[in-house]
Amino acid sequence: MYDTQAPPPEHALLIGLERPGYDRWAIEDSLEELRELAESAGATVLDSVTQRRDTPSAPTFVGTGKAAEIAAQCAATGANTVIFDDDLTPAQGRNLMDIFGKDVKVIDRTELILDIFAQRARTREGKLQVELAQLEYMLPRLTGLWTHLSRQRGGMGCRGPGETQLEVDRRRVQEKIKRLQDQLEEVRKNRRIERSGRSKLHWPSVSIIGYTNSGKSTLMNKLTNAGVLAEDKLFATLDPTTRKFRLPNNQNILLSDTVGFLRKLPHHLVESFKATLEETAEADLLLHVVDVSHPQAHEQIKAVGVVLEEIECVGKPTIVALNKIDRLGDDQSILEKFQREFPHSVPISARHGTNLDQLQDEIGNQLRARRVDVTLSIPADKAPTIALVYRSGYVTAREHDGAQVILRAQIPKVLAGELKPYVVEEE
Ligand SMILES: Nc1nc2c(ncn2[C@@H]2O[C@H](COP(=O)(O)OP(=O)(O)OP(=O)(O)O)[C@@H](O)[C@H]2O)c(=O)[nH]1
Ligand SMILES: [Mg+2]
Repeated sequence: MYDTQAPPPEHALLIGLERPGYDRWAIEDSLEELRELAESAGATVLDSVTQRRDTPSAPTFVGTGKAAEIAAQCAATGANTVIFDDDLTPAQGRNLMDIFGKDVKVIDRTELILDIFAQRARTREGKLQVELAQLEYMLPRLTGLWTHLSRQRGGMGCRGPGETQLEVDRRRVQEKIKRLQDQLEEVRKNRRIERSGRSKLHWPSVSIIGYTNSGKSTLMNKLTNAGVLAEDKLFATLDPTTRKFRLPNNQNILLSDTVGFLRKLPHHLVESFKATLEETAEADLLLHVVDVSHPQAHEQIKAVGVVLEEIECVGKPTIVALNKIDRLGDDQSILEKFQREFPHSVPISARHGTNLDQLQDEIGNQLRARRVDVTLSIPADKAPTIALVYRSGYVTAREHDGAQVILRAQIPKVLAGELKPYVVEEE
């Protein structure tokens, strides 16, 4: 059925600044990423417009002449949305709305990303986090909106009622923010309980991280058949998925796939997704998936580093998976360069399953120090303890000696410590 309430389809113009020496991303690549983001959000991109200047213009981001040109281009092409590759200040947003008119929506990079996240969030925690980030982003702009309205209505004399309404609205939003924070705290408490249940097993946790669209979910699915949505879309994954997984060397691990990173990831979003990202921060090992076929692969690696710093997660043991090697063709020089740069990296194709054995071996190597071979002698009536050894480790032999059960097993070092009274031999 045709829904007359549906908003009109978004036909967008993209606007970027070319700032010499500001950023190593070429403007074309930056706008290409913005185009992918816009299309991931469901918009049709008509054209992109760039302006070369050292700093954004304080009132209108681009120069006023350029802004007028963009307005004319909207009218000529039927564009109803203008998307800026950087964040706009509340004042810039307001002024640009004045110039473009009420039929044209002005969106900045943060709003676009928040919109995609809002579309993708599935779990309660995900939805709460996105809503919180959206409200926090809106709060200072709410002020702007009201000042704007009172100015339109004649300025000084009208400020009174506008301010009052503004205060009411601000308070409402702040209360909503507080409520969301409380609800999130509740969800997180439950999650911490879940996690501490898992950690009793002492299985090392490995987090798959990387730039968005690098192939994290594809790798997760290839390894564990997790059935995670993998798509040629930015931010296909939002909510974390964790699976138990046994490496070929019989080491059990918990493997997690989570939200991708992005350059200029909005600060509010990182803040409100901290809990999701905590999963990453608490991992024993990071598996950093890099799309080596991407022209900006190096810059993407750097952007991942920036987010890792923001979530206080630097210096963790990391394996770099150089993904999508099937797209490199015959020229191996790119790959060799990456391999020189990252000594413990493993070239793979997650899509074709190439070299995944080697990747799993490398994961096993990195985690080896966490395991020991032991012989345990446990009273047969201590069934829960025996079960724990089976669940947490890998039992290679079992014998009975009177009322004792003798187990030979590879178990986590921490568990060997806890089972000290039963350990009769340790290698
Ligand atoms: N050619 C090729 N494509 C791949 C490979 N791995 C993943 N892809 C494709 O890359 C796209 C993104 O893959 P995903 O697994 O969804 O990427 P992701 O890192 O989980 O992305 P987000 O969840 O959006 O952050 C999909 O179209 C995959 O099919 C690979 O090894 N080779
Ligand atoms: Mg994914």
